[in-house]
Amino acid sequence: MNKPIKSAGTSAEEIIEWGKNHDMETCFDRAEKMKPCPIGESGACCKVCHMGPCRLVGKNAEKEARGVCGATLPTVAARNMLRMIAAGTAAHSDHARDMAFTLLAVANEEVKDFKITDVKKLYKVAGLLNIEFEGRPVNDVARDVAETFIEDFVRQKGAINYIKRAPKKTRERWEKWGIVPRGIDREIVEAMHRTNIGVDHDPDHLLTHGLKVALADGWGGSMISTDISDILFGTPRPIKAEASFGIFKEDEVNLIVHGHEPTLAEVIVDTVGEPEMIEYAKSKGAKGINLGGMCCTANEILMRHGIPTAGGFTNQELGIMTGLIDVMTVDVQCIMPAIAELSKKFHTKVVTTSEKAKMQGAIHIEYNEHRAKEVAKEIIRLACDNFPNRKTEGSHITKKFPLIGGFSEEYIAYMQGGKWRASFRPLNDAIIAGRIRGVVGLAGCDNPRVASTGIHKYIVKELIKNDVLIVSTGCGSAACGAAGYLIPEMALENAGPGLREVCEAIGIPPILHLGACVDNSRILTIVTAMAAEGGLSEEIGGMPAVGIAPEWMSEKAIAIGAYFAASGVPVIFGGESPVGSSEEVTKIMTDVWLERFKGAFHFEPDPEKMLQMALDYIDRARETLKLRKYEPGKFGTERVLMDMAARRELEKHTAVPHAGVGGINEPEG
Ligand code: XCC
Repeated sequence: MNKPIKSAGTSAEEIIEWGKNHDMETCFDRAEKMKPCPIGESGACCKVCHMGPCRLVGKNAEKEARGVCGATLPTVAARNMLRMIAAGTAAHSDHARDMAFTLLAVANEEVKDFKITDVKKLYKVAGLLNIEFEGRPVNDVARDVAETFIEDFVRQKGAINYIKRAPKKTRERWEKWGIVPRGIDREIVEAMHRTNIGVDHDPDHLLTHGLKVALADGWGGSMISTDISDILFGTPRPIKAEASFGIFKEDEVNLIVHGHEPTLAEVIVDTVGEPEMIEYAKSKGAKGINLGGMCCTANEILMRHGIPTAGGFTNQELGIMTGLIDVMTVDVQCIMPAIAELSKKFHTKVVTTSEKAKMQGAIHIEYNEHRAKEVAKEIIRLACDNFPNRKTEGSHITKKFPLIGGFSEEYIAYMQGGKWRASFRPLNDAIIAGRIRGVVGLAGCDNPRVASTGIHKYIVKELIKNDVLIVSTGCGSAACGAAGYLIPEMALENAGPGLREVCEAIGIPPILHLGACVDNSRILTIVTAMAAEGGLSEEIGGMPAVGIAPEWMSEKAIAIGAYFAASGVPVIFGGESPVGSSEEVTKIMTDVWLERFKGAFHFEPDPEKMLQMALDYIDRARETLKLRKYEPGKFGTERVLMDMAARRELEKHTAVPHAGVGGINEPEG
């Protein structure tokens, strides 16, 4: 087999190379063999009915091509885009629904393995939802919060609750263009209806609904999920962890949790260190049990417990190829079906746990919140039982990197002013003074179609060199972590002079790991807080802020890109555009959305152009806001103030210079 190396991670490359010599097939090989169909890739294929599939191609296809029903290319491309947004929103939001039902079960004392960990966050959320909380039993407040969130899914009229969290001016734009989502499920259902054969044919009208659906994700499903996870498991604060394949241990049971939902993973975290489990592992010849994560389940438990991550999406097969994973347990989303087949070449057992997601060749141990601990123990025991079967096959790669994760909106405010004066003032001042040129949200997947994780690394290095602060989520964070970029030293060595000064003053890395894909909602609340702080834009639109997903592949990423665009953030995605076949659709998603919402959705395969486009957007926003022109090393007089008490608090609990590592006062909920 001719196996090209397609990952930019050194350890990943070594494992791919090992696989090449052992006749293993991975997503990198399949991506090489399976070239994308250029018609489908650019959004010109319509298969919503069985008169087709119709291919809208040819000379002047934009104007002249027609499907059997007469659909034009812009209609087809817009429909395809809307369906992607709806699918991505459904994924995040169904995850959120499960979280809401878990919270309800906790409030009703129906489950014993979960509790409300962060009461302050519960009260903050209750306040946002206009739910009375003072003097009431915690469970009563939690029940009202859960039920209010559940209503957000099924509401038929009105608006989802968290819309009111957005800046007033941003909301006014949404109202003007009719994109305030009513209920999460309703908007998704309507998207599927509108894209049926013979319903909505106007590209702009279809795409406008796309933004409405996307807002139901960003300010609905994703935000609900983030907040409930914080309530149940704690609002993240900086914590040390490690990344890459070297997190696996040769002499311990290696159990990997992969997927997205934090619930079962949290119970596994709680259970794995129990003496009964350790004894069981020892009885099988292991020194202990080593828990690690992958993709966004990893991000969830890394952010709250410092559990190490083996990396992002393209690392899942490579992890199995180390030969060191005893059990890989998966729930939903971004699980490659290939892992079940691949695991047969090793001793690794793949365990599916969600009632929604099964895989041939995997063991199914179904999780539900009523028997969480029991399921966790069963999985841990299975991993221990499998330890003695570990063979010598495998690449046995051992490189790993330290990282700091755990930056929530609450913590970022706390670190800029302490418990009593938490704010975003220092960050806004640093932007106004030109120390920080702007902010980039780095999100999205890693993708075997490109030098996987390599574009993330290129973009972040260049951005921080240009004094751009980065907030990262999902596999973008994993890519940075596995490259050793999520440490404060990254700022010292690579950041421009202004950003370096800020990072040193506050004690943070230049890339702040905010969590999982659903935690892109934290970026929305951070930019909202920046708008409320004053001195920059009064709305999200117009901020010197850009979203980048250089290696996206999932429909969820498309939903994220669309809700950022609707919220006022210009977004740049890598790779070829999935609507690139239609000029009209491309124009609507860029120029028209920029005019209406101050956000835009671009696709740009060239990483250098992606970078330049991001810097141009940031500089134009600075100019419009009449901020001083960005010049490296030349700042205004505004100072970056750090509350000294907060700083001392941080340093007291710091294992890595200037980085807070837990143990601090709970950030103000
Ligand atoms: Fe999946 Fe969240 Fe993409 Fe990673 S980043 S490949 S969606 S795991 Ni969200």
